[in-house]
Amino acid sequence: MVDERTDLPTAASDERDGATGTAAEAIADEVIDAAPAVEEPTTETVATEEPTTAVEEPTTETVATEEPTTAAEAIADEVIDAEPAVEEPTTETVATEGSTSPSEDEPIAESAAAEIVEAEPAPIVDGAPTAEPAEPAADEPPAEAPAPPEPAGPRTVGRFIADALRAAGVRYAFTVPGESFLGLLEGLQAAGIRVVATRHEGAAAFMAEAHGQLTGRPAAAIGTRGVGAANLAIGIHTARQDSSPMFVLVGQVERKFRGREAFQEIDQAATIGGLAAHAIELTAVADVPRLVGDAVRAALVGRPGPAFLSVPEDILDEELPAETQLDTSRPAPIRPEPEDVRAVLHFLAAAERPVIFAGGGVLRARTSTDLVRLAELLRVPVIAGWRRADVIPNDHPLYLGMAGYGSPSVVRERLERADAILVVGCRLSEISSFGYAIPAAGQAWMQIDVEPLEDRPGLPSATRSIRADARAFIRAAVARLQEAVLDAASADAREVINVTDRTAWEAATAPDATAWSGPGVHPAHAVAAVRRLIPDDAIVTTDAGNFGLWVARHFRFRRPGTFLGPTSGAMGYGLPAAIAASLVHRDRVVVAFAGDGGFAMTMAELETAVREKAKVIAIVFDNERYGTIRMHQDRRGGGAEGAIATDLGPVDFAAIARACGARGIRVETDSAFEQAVRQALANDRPTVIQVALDRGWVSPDQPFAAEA
Ligand SMILES: Cc1ncc(C[n+]2csc(CCOP(=O)(O)OP(=O)(O)O)c2C)c(N)n1
Ligand SMILES: [Mg+2]
Repeated sequence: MVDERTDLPTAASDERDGATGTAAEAIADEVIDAAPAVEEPTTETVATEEPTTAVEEPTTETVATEEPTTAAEAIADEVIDAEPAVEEPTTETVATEGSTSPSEDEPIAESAAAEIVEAEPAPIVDGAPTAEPAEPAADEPPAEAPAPPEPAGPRTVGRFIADALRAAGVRYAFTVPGESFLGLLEGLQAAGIRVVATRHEGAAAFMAEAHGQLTGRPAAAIGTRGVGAANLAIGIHTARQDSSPMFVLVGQVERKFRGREAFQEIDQAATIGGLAAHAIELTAVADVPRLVGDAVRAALVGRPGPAFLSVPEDILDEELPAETQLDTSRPAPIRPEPEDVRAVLHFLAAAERPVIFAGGGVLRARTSTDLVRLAELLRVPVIAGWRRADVIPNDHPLYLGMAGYGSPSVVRERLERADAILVVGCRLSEISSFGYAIPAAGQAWMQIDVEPLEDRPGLPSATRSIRADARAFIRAAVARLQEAVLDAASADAREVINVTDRTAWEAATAPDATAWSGPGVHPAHAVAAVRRLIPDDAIVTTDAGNFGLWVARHFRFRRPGTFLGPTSGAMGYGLPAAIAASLVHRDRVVVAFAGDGGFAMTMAELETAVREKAKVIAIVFDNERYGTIRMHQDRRGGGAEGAIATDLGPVDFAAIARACGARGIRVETDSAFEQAVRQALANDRPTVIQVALDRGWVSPDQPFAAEA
């Protein structure tokens, strides 16, 4: 069980009415009768090269809502990253030997931008400037170079792997280098993959994970043998829990030494690799193309995740014949069945208190705009999974909050009272489901997922479990709905409930507006100030700890894809994730929220941020303790004696920032905090704002109480 928790509401509701009413039946019939609008799959496979270049047509142009709302229009430009390349299946395999595909050499930004000028103003590509690139700023690192051509002759295994990663979309590798994979580093550089040195492999893995979570495209984390592999573990686990695509490559001892407990030798695939979605050790050159292809599929197909390759040092410099082909073919995304679409629409339209429970799969499929349309057309509200609050704009009247830690009790109560829950792209984690309480036994629910949770122990069986790509499904549902005539009375009845529920959620999440004159900074005021001061497209990351409860409670995300958080609850994530986001989106503000405990775990990466010119703003809530754990200790009633290993000493984080070449400031009042944020936004380098947080603050559900 994750050790990062807070007050979780326990109230259960007995209001779980079944679907009733003749009006609902009327809608259902009309939905059933509507003409199917489901695209037929075309071919079996898609090529994996250049995942960012295929960009969908503008969504706003093609779908007219029944009652167009400004909210829907406002998020038309929400999809910041290029869409996944799933629409245009091309070839079965990708040859990586000899000549490259024409697109491989094209700057991605240009080819993508040409197609999406209207709908998506800022197609972002790793390291490349976005729309209207002006003169590169003087302090910008060199722009990402296009992939150099692959060698015409034989290639080393190191180069072959690098070319394969590049073909699978990798543009960044994060590493603490080791002598066990020098041939791989050379291959990566030759393949045009940017290799970033970090100060700890855990941070390297977090950066790669954050890159995958943010863009849907994998990055690589690389470490050396047993020691590097062990340090990478936290990020591998996090990528697994976040369903983030990622490659992990670990050098291994020479094959002839294997099994002798050689220097730093462990069975990497079986141990640390066991945390990944897929793990293999390369042992024979002849198997390399097949095994690398398998790793690419494991990272990207179905539920994405980390793929782990253990690479013996001596194999990297061996050569593969010139004609070696790489098979990275992937199955086409799963298209919805018209009968499933009909059933889901019927399910929602026939309910009185339905809710859509949306998770990271919606963000990964870049289908938030479509989800808003579906919600609007049916008048069904949306609740986000834990740490996926950015799944739709939080100012939308149909957004009813995020589940899990930091959520007010109204969120859980609304889920409990739902007479129909549609779970989309959400794995119903322990935290999102409030300890596996949602869905409850007997509660009607359906799921849409690339990998539905059919066999999970203890999970009440779903009314219907649909294996489909979230975007294809939601679009098909929207298209079909537009050809149906909705029953106004039933939809209006839902709308009345929605307004009440939204009002309750707004009241429960509004930050206290009273001026704070107590000690230190007021955490809710700090969160509100950041929201007020940073742009809507700024990216926010979070570490683990109770400070994050105020962020979860009060921060309003206005654009999908603007939040990065580990559903593994891993401390140390915030800063490395922010650095990765800043590398991807050079032009956007990136803010990391952290506690003093979590920040100290990876603060050495401040130097990485300075070196890489990642202008992140790190906000460190400093209560000089592992506050979350102390809260749990206090609840056990053990008093001062029960407070074991949770008090920490003072650290001058601002001075550490300055020592690394960043800016650093410590603030003790609300007004000084606000001024520091303004200054940080104007700064030309990373900034750490150390926030004095009195220990009287424990959680948003507990009023401030000065320590006795
Ligand atoms: C890597 C890791 N180790 C331990 C934990 C358990 N844990 C959860 S929150 C927490 C304390 C966090 O302290 P801090 O970052 O200062 O935040 P605070 O709770 O004080 O706001 C700990 C130790 C964890 N989630 N991750
Ligand atoms: Mg703390």
